[in-house]
Amino acid sequence: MQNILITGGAGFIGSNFIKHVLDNTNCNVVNFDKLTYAGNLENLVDVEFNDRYRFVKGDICDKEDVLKAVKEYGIDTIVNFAAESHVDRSILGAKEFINTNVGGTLTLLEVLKEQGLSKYLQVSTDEVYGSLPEDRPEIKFTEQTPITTNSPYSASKASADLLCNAFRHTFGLPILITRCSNNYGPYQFPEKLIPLMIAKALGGEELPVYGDGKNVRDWLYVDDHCSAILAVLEKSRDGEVYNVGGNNEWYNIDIVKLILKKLGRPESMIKYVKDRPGHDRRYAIDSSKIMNELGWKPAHVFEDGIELTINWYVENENWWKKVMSGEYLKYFEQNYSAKMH
Ligand code: NAD
Ligand code: TDX
Repeated sequence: MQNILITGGAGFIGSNFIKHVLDNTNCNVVNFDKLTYAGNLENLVDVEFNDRYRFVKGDICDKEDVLKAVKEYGIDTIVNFAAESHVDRSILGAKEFINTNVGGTLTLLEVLKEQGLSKYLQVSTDEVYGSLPEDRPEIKFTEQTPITTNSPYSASKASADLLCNAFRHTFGLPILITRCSNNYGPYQFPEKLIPLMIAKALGGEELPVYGDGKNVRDWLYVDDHCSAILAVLEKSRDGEVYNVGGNNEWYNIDIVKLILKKLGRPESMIKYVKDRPGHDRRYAIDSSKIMNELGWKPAHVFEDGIELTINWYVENENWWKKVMSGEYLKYFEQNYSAKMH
């Protein structure tokens, strides 16, 4: 692994991963990103002049774009983060989710096959396993849990995983899949729970909690997801699937109350709103395979990770205020106006 094409590298996890790779390996990195509403080159100002980093604006659905970058930079490895990633947006309209998450993945797999690249890693999600019962805490998602998708987003991610399996099985290609739980940390777009609640609390606005607030998510600090992906790239056998999680389950409402407490704001700012349609009740990941086989473990406990994250948003108000304008305001109106009344 020498020259890596990182797709979706201008997004939340992709930009954190690029910095992680530059800091922890000698690899060259090409960030291949379409720069949708979620892609932001400001996430990468620290590395923009690094000799081992290049940015290419391109769409993973466009094979010519991808081939050009692969040939020009002698790419041997692709890590695919590029996706439409927000469940609520997939409920408002699924087309772009199918185009990018399924069609784009197919394009990358074709390039992998035709160019004979040495490795491909698909960044997938725990949402492909569906929802767990909240009264059975001993049950978690393992790599053997059947794929069961409940949102257009998870259906599109699962479809991509199935294509990866098919290309590996049929053509013997070197394909890996990781399935991670909810990430949090710096540079997360403020449409997702934790940064949205921090921004609302700092802005003195109501914090919209869906349904009864008792849905459960398993939270992992973003740099721990990055170290897991790097461990899989460097150490695993071809064809493996690895779950990645924080063993850190929280009710949404408890996270929201914690954020308010840390920011010194009152719980009266919480507003329970109409639930997300088809809302998955509980996610929890069993990470024992990656821990036992590859020796990976998270470096951050939640108490430290959430502190780092809140402080980052407090110190980087310009970053989130800028992205919460324009297109964002239209989305916010569309998603929340019907829920708030
Ligand atoms: P994000 O929405 O912050 O970033 C997505 C990036 O992909 C953006 O930079 C965007 O410009 C780019 N992109 C979108 N369509 C593209 C296209 N057609 N061609 C090229 N680039 C395109 O997403 P994220 O939260 O960083 O998630 C990254 C990946 O990790 C996704 O595949 C997501 O499914 C997966 N994942 C996310 C989480 C999480 O908690 N955020 C958890 C598990 C897995
Ligand atoms: O305003 C909100 N109010 C609220 O109660 C928002 C945006 C969310 N929620 C709830 C819904 C979920 O139960 O918080 C929980 C987390 O929501 P999101 O941040 O939207 O994440 P989730 O739907 O769990 O999906 C995330 O984890 C898996 C990522 O967005 C996906 O990209 C990833 O694959």
